[in-house]
Parts: sequence; structure tokens; C-alpha cells
Amino acid sequence: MSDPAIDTLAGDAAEAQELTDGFHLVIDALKLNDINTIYNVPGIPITDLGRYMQAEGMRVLSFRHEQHAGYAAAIAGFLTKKPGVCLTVSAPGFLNGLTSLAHATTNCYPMILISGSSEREIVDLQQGDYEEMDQLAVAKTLCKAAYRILHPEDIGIGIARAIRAAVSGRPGGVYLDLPAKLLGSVMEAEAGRKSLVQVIDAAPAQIPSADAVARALEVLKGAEKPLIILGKGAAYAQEDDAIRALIEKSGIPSLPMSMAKGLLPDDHPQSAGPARSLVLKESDVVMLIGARLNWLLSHGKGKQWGSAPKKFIQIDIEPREMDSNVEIAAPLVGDIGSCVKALLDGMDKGWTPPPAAWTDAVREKKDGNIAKMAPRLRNNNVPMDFHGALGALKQVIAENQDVILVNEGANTLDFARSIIDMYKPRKRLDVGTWGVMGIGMGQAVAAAVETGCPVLAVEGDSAFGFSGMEIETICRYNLPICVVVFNNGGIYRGTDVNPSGGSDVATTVFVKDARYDKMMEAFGGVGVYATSPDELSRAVKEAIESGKPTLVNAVIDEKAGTESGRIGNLNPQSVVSKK
Ligand SMILES: Cc1ncc(C[n+]2csc(CCOP(=O)(O)OP(=O)(O)O)c2C)c(N)n1
Ligand SMILES: [Mg+2]
Repeated sequence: MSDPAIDTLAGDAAEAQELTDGFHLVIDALKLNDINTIYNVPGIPITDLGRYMQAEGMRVLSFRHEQHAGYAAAIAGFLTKKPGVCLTVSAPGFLNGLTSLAHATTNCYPMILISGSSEREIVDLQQGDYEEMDQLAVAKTLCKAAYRILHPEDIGIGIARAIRAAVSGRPGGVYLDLPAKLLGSVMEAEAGRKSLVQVIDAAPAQIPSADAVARALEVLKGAEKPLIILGKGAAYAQEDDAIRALIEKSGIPSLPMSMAKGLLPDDHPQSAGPARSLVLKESDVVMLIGARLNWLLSHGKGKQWGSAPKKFIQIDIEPREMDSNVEIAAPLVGDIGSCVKALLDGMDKGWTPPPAAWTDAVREKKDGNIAKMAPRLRNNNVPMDFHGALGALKQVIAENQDVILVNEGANTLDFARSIIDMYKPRKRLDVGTWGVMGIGMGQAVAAAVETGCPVLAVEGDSAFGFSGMEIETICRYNLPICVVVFNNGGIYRGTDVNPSGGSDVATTVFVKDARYDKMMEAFGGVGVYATSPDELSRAVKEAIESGKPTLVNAVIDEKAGTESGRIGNLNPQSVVSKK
């Protein structure tokens, strides 16, 4: 005999099964588009969204601060060519995530910041809701696209729009606003399934015109002293073989921007890294592949570029990049893979390598600089200087070429960039276009999660402080990350003094002899205190071998650094007050 009460319950359950809601439509839409990893900080109104995501088999990594979840999502986008997703709460959580969204846009990383938001009606009438903010309006100026979804039946199309906006053309950051009410709202399950959208060919190839290819080849052929500059766009493209083939076939010296290092191994005969000043100054034709002529390349003009006239060939997917700073003689607008392959095809019809006088001069300069640097990198001074410490790490990376290097700081960044050779593409992740501090732990987490490779994060002590609490996140997920803090007791140096003679320390100085290694131990990771290059080398090798979360506090001579590392010239000078 059936019990009518139980019958009613069963009937309710059956009815409930036929419904879906905003939470689950968001999850289904992301999964349908192969987005399975979320970088998140929980809270109202998205705590349950994170829980349901985890329940549905997505990997949800919770951070201690949204900015780091956002930096993780941004670099995940760079590493995978799929949008990295950061999930935050409303107003303050959204704002914490916004820095990384703007950073993703500036660096052309595909990323989606999904933030929960408060009651629309109350926000729009400014009646003081919990965490009230018109987030969509705030986000708009700081990202490539911004959308809000109000109805569950629009979740499929809304997420499809966000994905396509993030990865197509020049990639960037996209903001997606999900009001609390949307997540809880229901619709019929079958209609919900049908409303989902799979994004077909999210980043379509953009083929360069035949004329543009011919023009570029013509300019390149006329060169006496050609140079290829690889930017991080070239690394992002994942067209590693074609790019290498183009460089090798052309015989042209190649200079990597910092995150393009390893695309052509730094020990490749055509790599011109150690002859940077010479090739920028003396080259007559420069082909930029996924590199912009922004401040990092002195805008393509001025002393660094020498006085000889130059012609630029530029490969970029964004037409407006052309002539942004100087005239581009041969603009090649298209996706990097298509452009590079078209150039290679064109070269098949006979190609003469550049004059030996040029390639020999570059090689001579490069060999000279490497030889000059070698003894400094082998020093075993205590306390360590940047060269001794980085010489040790250079050797560790040479022996462990799959390791992903994350790097931030001032001196710690500038010296590491030039000293540590990279051998494979997308193995060096750093501060990017803005030179932003704080990317360290977020990037390290995402690099480990997305690639499964060991990660070495080389951090200035100031730089580390921006995201230092995320070492708990690293320990919590037991990630194979070794953080090396270059502890020189401050920003640039630890020796500045308070000019007033007052009891506060100078503005750039930290606590002496800080024990960052003990922070790691507090969360169950391995902490090491290293005072010599040998100790540093041993500790990092052990960390890579064990895969255990490790922090090495590397004691660096507090006098060793210089103001702003290599970009001290960008500091404005006071005319009335001498330093
Ligand atoms: C978000 C952000 N805030 C501030 C800065 C300015 N800044 C540039 S480098 C730096 C820290 C440099 O010190 P450290 O990381 O210890 O490197 P060191 O030169 O001592 O090796 C700071 C604060 C920045 N680049 N980004
Ligand atoms: Mg420092």
C-alpha cells in the first residue's frame, strides 16, 4: 500500500528534478565550454556556486585574497589559451579582483572575472544594499568587455559571449556580473539545457593578406642587419615550431622579451639576448612578432635604438597596434601562426641569410658578454649578491628545464631576467607590461595547477609581501612550488636611512633579518634559511625533487641592489631637494 505522504514527497522530488537554477546553468555552461578550473574567494552570494562547482567535478581553488585568485586566472589564460576564471563576491571582492582583470587586459591574457552582485533594484536606486555597487559600470573601462546576466535563460549565451570576447582577436579580460537573484532563479531543466551555447572556433584564425606578406618579405630581404623580436604574444600563440622554423630558416638574430624567453632556447646560436644593446642600436630592419613598441622597448625610438634609420615589420592581430609609436613599414595583421607560416612559405622561394658581418658581430658581442659575466655568477660570497645567488639558480634551471620560473621584484627581477636562461616556451612568467608587484603566488599556483610542472618563484622580499599569505594556499593544495625570497631587507636595498633622523626607518626599509622561512613552516611547508649560493642551490634542488611546498629565505647583501633595478631612469627628479 502506498503512503500518500511519501507519494507527495516523491512527486515533489520528480518535479524538482525537472528544474534547474542559475547556479547549475553557470556550471553547465562553463563545463560545456571545457572550463573546469576556477580561482575563487568564497562569500555572499557565490559561496554555494563554488560548492556546487566542486560537487560537479570542477577544480575550485580558494585563495586568501581575490587579487591573487585573479592573477592566477590571468596567467592560466596565458598558459592555456582558454579564459582563466576568477570568482568573487560583490563590491570589495569584485574590486580586489579588478586589478588582476585590468592586468589581464593590459597583458592580453584571456580571463573572465565573474562576480556576484547585489539586488539590482536596490543598487540602481542607491538604497544601501549589502555590498552595494554598480560593478558593471566600474568594470567597463578596465576590461575588454563587460556583461551582466539577468535571466537564467540568458546564462548560456552570456557565458558564450564572455568566452569569445576573452579569447578572440587580441585576448583580454572580460567581466561577467551575476546578481544574487539570478543564481537562485529557476527554469525548466530541459529548456535550460537547450539554452546552453558551445562556442565554436572561439579564436578564429585571422589570415594576413598576401600583399602584406609580400611587403614584409620585401622589407626583410632588403636588410643588412635584420633582427627579430619575440614578445609574449608569440609565446601565447603556441606556434612554437613554426616560429623556431622561421628564425632558423631566416638566419636572423632573435631577441626575446622577458616572457618570450625559451621560445627559442636562450643557448640557441641565434639567440641575441646577451647582445641586446648592440642589436637594438645597430639593426636596420626589425621584425616584431607579438611584441608591442611600448615602454619596454623605449617606444621604438631614442638613444637605445641608435641613430641609424630603421624599418619595422610588425606581426600583430590588432590593426591599431600598427604605427602606435613609430611608422611600421610592413604591417602584418593576423594571428601569429598564420602570419609566421605565410612568411615561411614565402621564404621557400629562395632565401639568403643575413650578411655574415652582422651575425658574426652579434655573436662576438654575445660571447664576450657571456664570458665577462661568468666569473661573477660563480662567486660564493656570503652574504650573497644577486649574481652569486642567481648564478646558482641559473644552474638549477639548466638542469631542470621543465621548471616554470615565476619572477618579480626590482633588482631580483632585472638580474634574474638576464641571468637565468630558459630553454622551453612559456616557462618564464613575470610582472608583464605594468611591472606589477603581487603576481607571484597567484601565478605560481596557476602554473602548478594548469601544467603539473614544478614551479620556482624567485621573489624580491617586497614583491613577495604583496601575495605572501597565499603560501597557505600553496600548502593547502600541496603544490610543487618552491618560493625563493631574495631577502635584502627592503625595496631595492636595506640600507636607506630616514633623512629626518627620526626613529621611523626609511620608507624603503623592512625589518632586519626577517624569517620568511618560518612563515612557510607555520603552514606545514618546508622552510629553509640559506646564506650561500651552495645552500641555496641545495635547497632548491631538494624542493624540486621532493615536490613539497618550500620557501627558501635567501639572505642577500642589503647593499647589493640599485634604485628601481634597471629602470631607475624612470624616476622623476626633484629640482629643489637633493637625494
Ligand atoms: C602594485 C605595485 N606597487 C608598487 C610597485 C613599485 N615597486 C616596484 S619594484 C618594488 C619592490 C622592489 O623590491 P623587492 O621586491 O624587494 O626587490 P629588490 O630590488 O629588493 O630585489 C615596488 C614596491 C609596483 N611595481 N607595483
Ligand atoms: Mg628587496
